Amino acid sequence: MTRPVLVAASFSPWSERARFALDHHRIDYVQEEYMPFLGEPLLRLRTRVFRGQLSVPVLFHDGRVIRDSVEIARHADRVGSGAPLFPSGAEAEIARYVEMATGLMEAGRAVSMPRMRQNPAVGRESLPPSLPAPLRAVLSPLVGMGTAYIARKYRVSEYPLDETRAKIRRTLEQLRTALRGRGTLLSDFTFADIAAAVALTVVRPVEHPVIPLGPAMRAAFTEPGLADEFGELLEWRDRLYAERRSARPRGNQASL
Ligand SMILES: N[C@@H](CCC(=O)N[C@@H](CS)C(=O)NCC(=O)O)C(=O)O
Repeated sequence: MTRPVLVAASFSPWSERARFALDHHRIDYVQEEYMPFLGEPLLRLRTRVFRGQLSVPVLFHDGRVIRDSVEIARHADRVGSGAPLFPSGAEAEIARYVEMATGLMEAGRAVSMPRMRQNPAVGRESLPPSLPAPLRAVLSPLVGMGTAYIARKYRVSEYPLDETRAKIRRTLEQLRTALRGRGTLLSDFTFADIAAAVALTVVRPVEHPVIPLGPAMRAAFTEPGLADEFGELLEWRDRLYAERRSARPRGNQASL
């Protein structure tokens, strides 16, 4: 097997759920950091997708181009060596939790984006840590353009904030009921747990070496009222990360 290349954004929960699955399967891949807006023309060339929406994560492997975090996790199940994340017979249940988690992340993007745009420190922090200092200085002012671009691309202004927060709360209540104090959503650890745990970033990001968010970015993602109200869900997520999320060293390089 050739070494897969994952183009991903270090701040993005969609990228993190793909990385979690690849690491679970102990797949040795190279990660290239993607910068919104600036990185899109090159990514379009590499994927040969010249129309329509293009987002990250994208996995390049053995001639395949996989443009979706859930599909990347399924690919990891096929080529990796860990226990299956999509065990047969559990597909429908996992799909239901993935849909719930994706809705949570979309709603979270809508409520966190205005906070990101208000705080200039977010821009500085969201540059890839691996970028050399001179390049950071040049690119710093362009990050705000990237944030504005994401806000337009995902129509963030069309989400009414109060309604969106209420939707987040309802989903968290469903998740709490589904977990019923257990360690995993289904009888075994599956991609449903990864999707739910990662989606809780939009309530408060986990503290873990694989999540290199700075303080401004962490504050932008955090919903203080919901973090207090759903503390036990965050504790579940923190335990899951401590027990299941490997932080193996790997090739990591900056890319536009
Ligand atoms: N279906 C995709 C959706 C990924 C997605 O929404 N990615 C956003 C996360 S903010 C992204 O790439 N944003 C940067 C951009 O669009 O330039 C998946 O699950 O991989």
